[in-house]
Amino acid sequence: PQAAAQRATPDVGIQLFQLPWSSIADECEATLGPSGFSWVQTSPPNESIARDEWWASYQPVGYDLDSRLGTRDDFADMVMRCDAAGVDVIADAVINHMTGQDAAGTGFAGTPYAHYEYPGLYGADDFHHCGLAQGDDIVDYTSREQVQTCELVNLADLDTSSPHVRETIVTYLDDLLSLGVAGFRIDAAKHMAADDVQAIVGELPEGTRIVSEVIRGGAREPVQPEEYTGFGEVFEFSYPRDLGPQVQSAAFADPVLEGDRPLLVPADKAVVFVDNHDTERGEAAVTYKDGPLYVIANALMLADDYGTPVVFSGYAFTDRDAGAPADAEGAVLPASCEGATGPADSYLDGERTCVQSWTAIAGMLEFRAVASDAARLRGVEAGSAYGFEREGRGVVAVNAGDDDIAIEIPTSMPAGDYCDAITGGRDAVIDSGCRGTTYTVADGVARFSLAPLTAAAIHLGSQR
Ligand code: LM2
Ligand code: CA
Repeated sequence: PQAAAQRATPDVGIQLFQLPWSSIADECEATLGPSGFSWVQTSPPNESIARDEWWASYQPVGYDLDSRLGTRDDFADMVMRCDAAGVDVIADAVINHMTGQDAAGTGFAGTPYAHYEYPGLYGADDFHHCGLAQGDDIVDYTSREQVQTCELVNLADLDTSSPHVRETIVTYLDDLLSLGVAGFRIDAAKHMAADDVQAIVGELPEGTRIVSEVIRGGAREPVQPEEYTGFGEVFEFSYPRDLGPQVQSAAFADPVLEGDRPLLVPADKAVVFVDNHDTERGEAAVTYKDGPLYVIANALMLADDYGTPVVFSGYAFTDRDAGAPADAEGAVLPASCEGATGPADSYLDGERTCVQSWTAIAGMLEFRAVASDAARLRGVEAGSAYGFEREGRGVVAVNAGDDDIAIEIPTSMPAGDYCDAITGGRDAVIDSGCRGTTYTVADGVARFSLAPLTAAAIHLGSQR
């Protein structure tokens, strides 16, 4: 009989990159809510330059909610529908800078602008001009001043110490909050003094969720993520930099399990990820392109005990600049993930990866709901295989190598047959047995025979 498994509502996010608001609303109802994602991170919702590349979203022209991803009404409707489905919306807030194009132009919604001139919002005095010999761009990341008051790739750098700039940004963020968003990803937070970010978010209502993007540089870099933990969470880039290469090389090493992990921000301040829209085009060791290895990396992250995980879901690309498929006006096309159950062997450019719909991801969210309150115990290695127990409540195991491997993981889970959450998903147990693979716990050991590039996960709620 199935153990009466206590469930919690774990904090798990999903980044739906460059997905229109109407499609995110559909996803909230069809998949995100039912699977137990607690929040969705959107792409920036404000007006930006009119270009087809995805990164047009990171060049704001103004703060009207009118973008390639939908209108203000679309955005408001999405927030309501997601909220009704139990999913918070975290909006990507691009507040360090405005556009980077040298030529004047017209934004996606028709607003005219020039570099350093945004009618009704900002004029020349509202920007930093650091005036290096080479120009206004950051050249030296070991200089705090350059990182925070010079320009990131020519993007007009807002003087976030100025009262007018701060008020203008707060008005924008308050507007999004009035539509019901739960909080913000603070884009390029590293490029704003922590005091500036704190002053801005300090004006927002209590309880507003703030997740700062502060890409951890080397020890030589003066600006560190720890400076931004006093007023919210931060994305911890050390996590994917540790996990990704382990999965890629099929050589696993336990993290230090006691307390907060060294060199990382405290667990309650950390948002962790396998990849995001920048790293999948850059440093990430494992992305959707790695199919089964990507499932393995996500499974290990979702089984782990450090930080709040955010799963990434975007679209296939060969050209790093290519935007999501759009209509003739540049509006990104709605996309559905119906029928997506796992990574495809190959993708056409622009095809959505639909990671939120994968059976394994849904299964791991259920694993986390059942097991995340339990201690994460020391891992077991068997060649290219690795696994660990969440004490008494769940066991995960992966094989990132090219050979079949049998791995045995000691566990205090009750003896019996368990249905695999990776192949069986959220409702892994069915009347006739298991939707996916069956594994057995006996004599205090969970045994898994794993084919190359596969994962397995059992938990108290998946006992047959
Ligand atoms: C971020 N976080 O700190 C975003 O996550 C990242 O995606 C953004 O870069 C960046 N910071 C600025 O918000 C992207 C993209 C860049 C792109 C910028 C601005 O990775 O390639 O830069 O957005 O759209 C592009 C061109 C670049 C050009 C710049 C300004 O690639 O060559 O610089 O526009 O015109 C002259
Ligand atoms: Ca700045």
